[in-house]
Amino acid sequence: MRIERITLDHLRMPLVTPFETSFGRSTARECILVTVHAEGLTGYGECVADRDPGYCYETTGTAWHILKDYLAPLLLGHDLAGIEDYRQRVRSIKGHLLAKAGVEMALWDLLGKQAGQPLSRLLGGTRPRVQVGVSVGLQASPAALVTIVGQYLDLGYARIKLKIKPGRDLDDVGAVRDAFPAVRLQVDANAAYTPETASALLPLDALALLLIEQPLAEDDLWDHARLQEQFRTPLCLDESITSLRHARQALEMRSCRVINIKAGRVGGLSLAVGIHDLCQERGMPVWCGGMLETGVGRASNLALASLPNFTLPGDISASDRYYARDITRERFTLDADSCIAVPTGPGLGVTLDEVAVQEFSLARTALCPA
Ligand code: OSB
Ligand code: MG
Repeated sequence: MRIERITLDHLRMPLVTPFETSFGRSTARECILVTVHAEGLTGYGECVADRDPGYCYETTGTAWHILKDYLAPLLLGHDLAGIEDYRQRVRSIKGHLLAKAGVEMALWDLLGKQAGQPLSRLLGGTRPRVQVGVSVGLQASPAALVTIVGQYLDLGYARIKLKIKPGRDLDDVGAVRDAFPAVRLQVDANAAYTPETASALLPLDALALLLIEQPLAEDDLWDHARLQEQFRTPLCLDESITSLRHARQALEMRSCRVINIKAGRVGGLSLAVGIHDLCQERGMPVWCGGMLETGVGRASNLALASLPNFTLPGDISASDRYYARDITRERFTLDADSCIAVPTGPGLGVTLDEVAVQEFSLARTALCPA
């Protein structure tokens, strides 16, 4: 497959409601849309780096640089044999996993379109619909949080994730548990605690949570293992798992009992499948995390979550939970049983609303072979 042209769009999409986590509050989501042209076909990928380095070190700025100055030149004008060929070519670039994953997604979309197969089938997906939940940001008060959670339950979400941080944990989570005793509930700290402050989380063990996500620093598998020993509730790692090796080490060290898989964070869909397979082999459940994706990244997440070991509901909510207007013509909606259908069209199975892309684009560049 000869790569003829790559277009980058730095997008800024207004969120329907502000999203606040332990690392900050945002009213809009930024990302980079990667469009790859090859042999008359067009593939789309979403690089999920945001404006600020709050979740990880990559930003739209660093990703733009790596995409334009390193990844695109490795591909433009070359005949690519497939995804493995792509991965070999980019091995010389350290890190920058979100940037690499954005290009890989576009290549998968192209391969699917070339083969006339949906991404889900290419990845080894086995289910037509996936169970999903909603990730709820920090709110002004426990009462406000209970109200918002009630609204999402009314919409049909059967699993709720609450963002927490030091000082905003037990009161918030306890209020939601009291109001909704039977709801499937989990929490996410985005690495906001230290081994010293994590004792504040111990009372959460009595609240029948599905899991506690990423309480400690991203580079700290060891202290997560020590913390897991103090909980009946499974710990789940997100930020800490950026490679197959880290997944294996977390399994062997017992740093967690569940893994959140995000294709962006691990450097691409093929690595995400690799981690899925390892976890399946070793009996560890996984679920698909989210990065407030546009319709492009959401389609990719749905395909990934259709693999058999994604046994817990994903952070893949309906389009209207995020954006009043999206860049895909397709909008994803919640079924009566808290599921979303996996796209069935070739590749990602989405088409772009070019007018919306232009409207949200802060910058565009078209790259051609030198
Ligand atoms: O930690 O899972 C996270 C959003 C941005 C960055 C990190 C995270 C999140 C979410 C939202 O929790 C998940 C979603 O896309 O709905
Ligand atoms: Mg998380």
